[in-house]
Parts: sequence; C-alpha cells; structure tokens
Amino acid sequence: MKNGADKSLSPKDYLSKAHPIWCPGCGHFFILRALATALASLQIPNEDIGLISGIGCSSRIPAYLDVYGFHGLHGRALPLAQGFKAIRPDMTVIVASGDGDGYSIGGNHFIHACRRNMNITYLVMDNEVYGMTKGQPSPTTDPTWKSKLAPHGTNIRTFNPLQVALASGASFVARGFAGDQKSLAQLITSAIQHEGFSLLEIKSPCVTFRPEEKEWHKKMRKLNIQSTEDFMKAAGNIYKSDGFDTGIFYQVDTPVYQPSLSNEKMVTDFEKEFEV
Ligand SMILES: Cc1ncc(C[n+]2csc(CCOP(=O)(O)OP(=O)(O)O)c2C)c(N)n1
Ligand code: SF4
Ligand SMILES: [Mg+2]
Repeated sequence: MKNGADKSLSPKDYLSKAHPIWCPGCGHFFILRALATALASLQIPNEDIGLISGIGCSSRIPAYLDVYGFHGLHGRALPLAQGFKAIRPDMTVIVASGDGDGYSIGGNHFIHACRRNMNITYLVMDNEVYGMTKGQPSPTTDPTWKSKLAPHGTNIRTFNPLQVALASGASFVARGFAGDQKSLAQLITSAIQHEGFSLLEIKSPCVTFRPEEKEWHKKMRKLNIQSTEDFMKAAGNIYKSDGFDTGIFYQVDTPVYQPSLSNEKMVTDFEKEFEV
C-alpha cells in the first residue's frame, strides 16, 4: 500500500515498473498517462482499483498500472468486469478495450453492458484498426481505407459507438482524444466519478498501421455544446458529429444495476443440490 494517510498520490504512483512495449508514438501511451493523472486527481488507493482488459495492443494497459489488473480474453473484458463489480461493489472498476476487442468480437457484450448500467468505466482506445494483428480493418475503419487485406476498402459503413451506447442505455457517453492529455484526464475523471456505465471512446492513433492518423490532432476539436441529460438532444448531437468532437455528449442519473449478493447461493450449495 503506497498511500499513507499523510501522503498524496501522484500519477507516477499508479504506474507499474513494466515498460510499455507499444510502438514509439502510439496513442495508447498518452491514454496510460491520462489515466494515471485521473486516478491521482481522484486519489483512489491503488488497491481499490480493478483494471480489466481483453486482447490487443490497447488491452496491455493493465500491466502498466500498479492496480489490480486482469488481462482477459479477446472481446470478453466487459463480462469479466461486470462479474468483478458484482462481487466487489466497493472497488473502482475500469475496463480497457480496443475498437476490435470492444466493438467487433465484444460488440454484443457492449450492448448489454450499456443496458445493464453497472457502475463501470469503459475506456475504448480506438485507432480504427486491429493494431496487434497487423492492420486489419475494424468496425470503426473508414469504408474507403485501402490496405493489403482490403485493397478496395471494406465498403462497409462504420460502427458509431456513441450512437450504440446511447441507444442501449449507457448513462454517460463521451469521446476523448489521446493527443489532448489535459482534456482526456478530465474526461476520464468525470467518467470514473459518474455513477453508472460510462462509455469513453478515445481516439488513439496507431502510428504503425495507420500513420495518417498522426494528423488527427489537426481535426479533433472540443464539443461546443454542453453535456445534456436530454436523450433526444444528445442523440441529435451524436448524429450531427463528424466523429472529431470531443467531450461529454450525454450524462444522466438513472438506476444503476448492482446485484445483491447477500441471499445468493454459494457454489457449494449448488453442488449439494445437484448431487446424485
Ligand atoms: C478469440 C480471438 N480471436 C482473435 C484473436 C486475435 N486478435 C488479437 S488482438 C486482435 C485485434 C486487436 O485490435 P484492437 O482491439 O482494435 O486493439 P489494438 O491492437 O488496435 O489496440 C485480434 C483479432 C484473439 N486473440 N482471440
Ligand atoms: S501496432 Fe499500432 S496500436 Fe499497436 S503498439 Fe504499435 S502503434 Fe500502437
Ligand atoms: Mg484497434
């Protein structure tokens, strides 16, 4: 335990000793730093945080933070995290995914996690490509992007995670940018503070397989509207956005699902019941 009563925690206190093996310049480095800054701003003790991920370059992040980490299966971070939160409601549960992990193979879990609205923070590190497996198009890849694997582009419309999150019941829907450290740390802080399921979609350039994303900093802008709890207004703002607006689109205070475990049966009870 690092945090003595008299010592405040700095972002560094949340970083582990493992050196990230991301490519130099990868947007994921900046998300790691912003997350450590957000945790320090909230002064959450390291041992009270669970960081759960799936598989991908993005999903390596639990190794780089000195908190309880779980590197799960591809696309399965959310069910793991919800199970964790169910049994440990006292802990701050954060989930990290990539656009492939979270929106493709994990897409079904995404819908139902939004609908369930447990008190979990979902950070999707979206580089519009499968980075770890060397550059396949993902659900957020522009249909016209040409690559070795899709020489004519995919010609498939992109998945809009903010629309899906809003329609499915998420109570906090936001977009951030890895290249704007200060705003991103603030957005992560707000997402963690929010009571309910928070989707924070973070645009994070993959400098190796999508080098053109280095130009994103010229396009990203802060949302020029206030966060709203009006569903229809939020839907309009999300639909109107070209994908480069950052900020909180929607935040509402709505019932949070947290199963009561006091009357739950233990595995041993079931074993007895099914004994032959
Ligand atoms: C069940 C399963 N299917 C496929 C894979 C291969 N795989 C590993 S990571 C990955 C995509 C990762 O892309 P993304 O989630 O966008 O993360 P990034 O690497 O871009 O940060 C895939 C398809 C796997 N590990 N497990
Ligand atoms: S392949 Fe892309 S996402 Fe993966 S570490 Fe390198 S730059 Fe980052
Ligand atoms: Mg990706």
